[in-house]
Parts: sequence; structure tokens; C-alpha cells
Amino acid sequence: MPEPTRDIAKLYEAVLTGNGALAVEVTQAALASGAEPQDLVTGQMIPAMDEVGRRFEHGEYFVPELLIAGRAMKGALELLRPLLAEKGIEPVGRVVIGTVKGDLHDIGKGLVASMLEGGGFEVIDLGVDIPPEKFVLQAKESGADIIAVSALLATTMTGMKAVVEAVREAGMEKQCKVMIGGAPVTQQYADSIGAAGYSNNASTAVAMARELCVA
Ligand code: B12
Repeated sequence: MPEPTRDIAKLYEAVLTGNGALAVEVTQAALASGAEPQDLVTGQMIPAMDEVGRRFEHGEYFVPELLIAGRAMKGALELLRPLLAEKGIEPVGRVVIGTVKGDLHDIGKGLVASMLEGGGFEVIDLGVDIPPEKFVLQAKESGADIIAVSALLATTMTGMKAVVEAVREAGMEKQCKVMIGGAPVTQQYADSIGAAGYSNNASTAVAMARELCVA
């Protein structure tokens, strides 16, 4: 008799120890035994990455460990991404998403992109290290309702202000709202730069995006 709870918990260990092959294997097994993709992400993978961050902060992990943990998470997310997206219903809007200039973190951004797709949005993912003008150009060309910007570094977070300003300079602030997020970002920061929306996780990001589309 399989023990789904114990097996799913292996996903936490696999991400924490950066064991990509095990992360994929456990994810496949969990899905086969009927686990909800969302539970795997929020119950195992995100807590594991939080612990990776804590260990890094305390000098127990170094950059290589961050890197392999990140890869393990991404490998498992590849399997979950289409399933998260499948839950969607009708298209509710178009979002251009990317990680701010100078920042290479893309796991949270990828998760937000998947959840938005799952929430019925059409998503154009520009990737990482995206300058403000590229966000604006893509939004203009695609007629996007929202530009979603992710930042994981306190140093690159300031680049979000440049995105808000670039949208304003292009005269697009009415039709295209800027939504921001990422570990160091706060509601207070969002307000201070004039971003239309902020959310601290992928699920509430979908609700926020919906609100912005009707605003
Ligand atoms: C994995 C990781 C890496 C990997 C990234 C791999 C990848 N492909 O993304 C690698 C090894 C490359 C890396 C590099 C670095 N990293 Co790093 N990294 C992390 C780590 C451990 C996890 C980040 C992560 O993926 N979390 C999991 C995801 C799911 O969470 P999330 O990104 O926060 O996203 C959620 C929310 O924030 C929100 N969200 C995210 N984006 C958006 C966008 C929108 C629009 C919305 C609405 C919501 C939203 O929703 C997401 C899902 O719920 C964090 C520690 C931590 N716990 O945050 C450090 C961390 C972010 N890194 C840090 C540092 C210092 C670095 C380096 C400078 C290290 C170095 N000395 O080289 C480099 C910088 C490279 C660069 N130029 O970007 C620091 C940043 C400190 C700071 N506040 O500035 C952290 C906090 C570690 C620490 N505690 O010191 N890193």
C-alpha cells in the first residue's frame, strides 16, 4: 500500500538537498497517486526553498547549494506547470511577465506565470534580466492589460520603479497596470513607486490580476 503523505514529503527533502532526479521522480509518483499539483508546490516545494534561504542566510548553504536546489525545484515545476495551467477557464486578460533587470531569479516568477495561466490569463513570459523598455515594448505590441514584474534582490527591486515610470512615459498607465512581487517587495514599496498591484504569493497574484483587469 503506498504512503502518499510520506512519499510527498520526500519532495521537500529532494528540493532541500538539490536532488533533481529524486524531485522529478517523487513528483511523478505523487501525481500518479492523485496528489494535487498546487499542494505539492505550496506544501513541499516552497517551504523547502524557504529553508534553503534560511540556511544560506545562516552560512550553512552557499551559492552552489542555492543553485542545485533551484534546479531541483524547476525540474519538478516543469511537470506541474501544464497541470497548473490546465485548471484555467476562459481568458480574462493578457499579462507580460518578467524578472527585473539585473536579477536572474526566475522560480517565483515562473510560478506566478503558471498560476496566471491556470487562472485563465494569456501570459507572455519574457524571462529574466529584463530592462524597463522591453517590458513596455512587449506590452504595447501584445496589447497587454498587465505588466508583472518580479524581483528577488533588494538591489534590483529598485528597477521596478523604472518600469512604472516607463509605462507612464509611454502614456500606457490607464490600459496597462503594473503589478509587482518577489521576496523583498512589500505593499508599502509598491505604493511608494506607484505600482497598481502587489502580491506576496502566486495564488493571490491571480486574484490581484483579476482585480486590475476590471479596475
Ligand atoms: C534559488 C535562489 C537563487 C538561485 C536562483 C535560481 C533561479 N533559477 O531562480 C541562484 C543560485 C541563481 C541565486 C543567485 C543569487 N542569489 Co539567490 N536565492 C535563491 C533562494 C534560495 C530561493 C528563491 C526562490 O526561488 N524562492 C522560491 C520562490 C517560489 O519564491 P519567490 O521567488 O519569493 O516567489 C514567490 C513570491 O515572492 C511571489 N512573487 C515572486 N515574483 C512575483 C512577481 C509578481 C508580479 C507577483 C505578484 C508575485 C511574485 O510569488 C512567488 C510564489 O509564491 C532565495 C532565498 C529565499 N528564500 O527567497 C535566495 C536569495 C533571493 N538570493 C540572494 C542572493 C544574495 C543571491 C546572489 C546575489 C548570491 C551571490 N552572492 O551570487 C545571486 C544573485 C544572482 C542574480 N543576479 O540574480 C538573497 C537576496 C538578498 C536580498 N534581499 O537582496 C536571498 C534572499 C538569499 C538570502 N537569504 O540571502 N539565488
